[in-house]
Amino acid sequence: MIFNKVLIANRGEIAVRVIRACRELGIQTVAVYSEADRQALHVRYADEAYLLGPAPSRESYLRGDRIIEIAQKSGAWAIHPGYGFLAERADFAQACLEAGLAFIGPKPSAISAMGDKAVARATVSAAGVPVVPGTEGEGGLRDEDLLELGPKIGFPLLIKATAGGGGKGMREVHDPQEMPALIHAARREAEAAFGDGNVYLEKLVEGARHIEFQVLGDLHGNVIHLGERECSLQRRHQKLLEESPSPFVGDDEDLRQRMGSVAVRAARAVDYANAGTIEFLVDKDKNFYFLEMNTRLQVEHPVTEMVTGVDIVKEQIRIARGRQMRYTQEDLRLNGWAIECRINAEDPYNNFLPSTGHITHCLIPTGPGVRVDTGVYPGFEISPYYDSLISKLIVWGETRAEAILRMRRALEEYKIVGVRTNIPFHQNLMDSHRFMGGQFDTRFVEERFSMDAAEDKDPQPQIAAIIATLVAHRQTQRAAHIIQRNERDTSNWKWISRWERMQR
Ligand code: MV4
Repeated sequence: MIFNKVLIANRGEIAVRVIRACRELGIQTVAVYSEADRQALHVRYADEAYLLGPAPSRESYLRGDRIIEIAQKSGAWAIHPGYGFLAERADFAQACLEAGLAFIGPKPSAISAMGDKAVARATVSAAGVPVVPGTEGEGGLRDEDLLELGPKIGFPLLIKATAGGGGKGMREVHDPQEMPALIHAARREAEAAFGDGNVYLEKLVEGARHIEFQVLGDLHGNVIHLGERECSLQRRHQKLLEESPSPFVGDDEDLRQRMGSVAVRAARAVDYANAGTIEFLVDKDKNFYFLEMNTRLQVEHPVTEMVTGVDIVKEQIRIARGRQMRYTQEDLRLNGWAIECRINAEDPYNNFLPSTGHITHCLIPTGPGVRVDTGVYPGFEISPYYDSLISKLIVWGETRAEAILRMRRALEEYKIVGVRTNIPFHQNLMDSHRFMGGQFDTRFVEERFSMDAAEDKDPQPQIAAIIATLVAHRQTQRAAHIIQRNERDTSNWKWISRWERMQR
């Protein structure tokens, strides 16, 4: 088999990311693009590029048949699906294999088992993985079954779509009386979104955090985890910021080790190979429950790369080639701290309304510990056809405090002219006491965070501690040359002087 050409069935920053990994491995790259993406960066970076069709995804990036045809014609050995689009379509992965192409991802059977949330729950639970108490078995529950099981599980509970993901077809039930209407609403929403109205029940875990583990498996039965990512900062099921390690797990190595081995166990339950992510809900008392598995490379994979030193995309390709992974669990250490801000073309001052238009200017932050994965450049047009992710700004620091200070600095350097972006949102977030103290759950952005006023200012001990760390860090960095400070730079000092006053 010739391994020297890969087709990337995606666009934007992730297509660029995969092309970069191929380049480093000496692999030729084939891009595909829609009519809206003629000028896109991934098209420019690839060795060859082929037009798929009109802008709408259904007519371009979701045309699995055309993509397979192009892969065969161009002599590609494999297809990398990136995330979104065809990445978690078992039928597409199967069609690749039948066309004699490698699919850089897991087996179709693992994609389908994890794609149905009720099947996933039953499968990992049978393997000894903790799941939230709820309905058992592989679904197919009728309304009568659900109404009978509800009170046994107890309220409040959640109705979830088996085909779910992204919170669609999900309903909270606080009062048994509401069950029939909410089952109906959840089924209707799931039917509309996924063409599958099946639902199941779980006890509602309140005030939980969303912590996920990166896993990697090869075709020789080795499965390892690469530590966790904290993903609780999201809005309407869209993640906005991710970090690794999780400040909630922190230096609790025992918790990390237990969650990590459960993640590996969940992956093994479906004979998993390639890169995947096990999502957990973690409650205040550090009880953790399997939520779902994402059978793809994720948007936030770079924070894991920064703290482990593993190039996950290169590892994916190596695994698809049938090689052993380069790492064993014992080889891996989490070094320092990484934070990723998703930079979206949306207006944080106007309910995060998507913003479109030509990018006229771009100044991208660089320097120590800064990585920017982007799919745009000056002259590129942000169209309404795809998601609003412009780029990912990732920083690394020796400590969480250094990472936060670095993120502040990088956000201030970042200039994008032509569309509105959520950079001001991230700047406000960096100033939030709760963010600094690592005291947030999945409701934080929607319920407690506002763009105009910083939230409560109680000097809680953990917050004081992190500000103290920020101060200590800043003091060690006080170099001989004081350069002129701009506004944002001054704001670091503002926090520090506030803390210093608090100490008097
Ligand atoms: C939950 C939960 C609380 N309890 N399940 C949201 C999307 C879907 N993937 C699962 N989700 C949740 N499931 C139980 N039993 C809370 C959420 C949830 C959530 C989970 C992860 C990240 C953000 C979230 C935001 C709201 C609700």
